[in-house]
Amino acid sequence: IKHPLQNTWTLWYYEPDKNKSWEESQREITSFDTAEDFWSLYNHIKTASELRQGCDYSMFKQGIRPMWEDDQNKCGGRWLINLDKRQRTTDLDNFWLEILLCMIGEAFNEYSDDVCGAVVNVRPKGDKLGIWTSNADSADSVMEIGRKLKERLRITSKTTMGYQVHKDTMIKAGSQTRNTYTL
Ligand code: M7G
Repeated sequence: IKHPLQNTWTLWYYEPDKNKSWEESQREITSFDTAEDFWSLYNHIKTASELRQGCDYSMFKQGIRPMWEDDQNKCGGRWLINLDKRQRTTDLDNFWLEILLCMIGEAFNEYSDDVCGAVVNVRPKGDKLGIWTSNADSADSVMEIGRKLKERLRITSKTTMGYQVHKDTMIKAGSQTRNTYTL
């Protein structure tokens, strides 16, 4: 038998389309709930660095849509890792895979339930990785998830991580969103 995961996860793909809204451009690809099915999926799709610029992958727990508006996200936020352009070749795919493995392996101990999912944005200005949690007011949970992520990704001091509340991001389109927590 295959190795069951604690949760069922759904992969989403976003590709910009001028004729569609942002929400309509989010496509649900597939869901899986075993380690083997995760690897078949991962090995079958393009890596993040191979996606066209402007595209995203999101992986969320089944039933949570990869958007601020979802009930599980609306009071939450994300740990955001901003990569510089050169890191697309050196770090992007490694970091994204490590984030996925942390999530499906429930690496955040007692706080794993607060994790909603993760997003990778492939962008000309620099790629971004975000891990989304459900409650921005739970400082203990947010900080522990951030610390664990930093440790597992071996993020050094040259890359900073900030936690941004979705309610702030939502109203700040175009400009910088403030960090509520930093690591
Ligand atoms: P982005 O793709 O997160 O970053 O947001 P980018 O600026 O580096 O491309 C781009 C735009 O997509 C936002 O300004 C919103 O218009 C839209 N957008 C992004 N997210 C995560 C959401 C969301 O959760 N809900 C809605 N309604 N729009 C979003």
